[in-house]
Amino acid sequence: MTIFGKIIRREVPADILYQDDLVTAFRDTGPQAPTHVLIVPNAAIPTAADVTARDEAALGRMFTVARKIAEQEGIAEKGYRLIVNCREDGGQEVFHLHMHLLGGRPLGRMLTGGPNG
Ligand code: DGP
Repeated sequence: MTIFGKIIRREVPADILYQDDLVTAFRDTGPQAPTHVLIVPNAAIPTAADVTARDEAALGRMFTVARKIAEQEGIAEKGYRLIVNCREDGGQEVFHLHMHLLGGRPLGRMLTGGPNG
């Protein structure tokens, strides 16, 4: 099990903002913006490359929860960014699928590097 699996089961501490039967949302411990929240399916899906039709309810819930948390955080009006990193080239570090919700400052262009990084 990954660290996110343990957070979902409340076996390790985290600043959990929301949890239901399908998803859990908690603050990232290394925030890269004033708001940096991770929204994860409770099911242990390793990466975006592993999703199946059975996961569609949880994946949809991730977006509606992101919308609600963005409103609670006061960043909905100015805008925010949702990111899902996938595997090595995507920069994924924790192999439990997660959506980053980032906002609270202008985030600039989507990628900082050029085609060769
Ligand atoms: P990614 O590179 O997309 O796999 O992002 C992983 C994120 O997870 C990274 O922004 C830091 C965050 N993170 C790693 N370990 C922990 C942890 O133990 N608790 C919390 N809340 N966040 C973590």
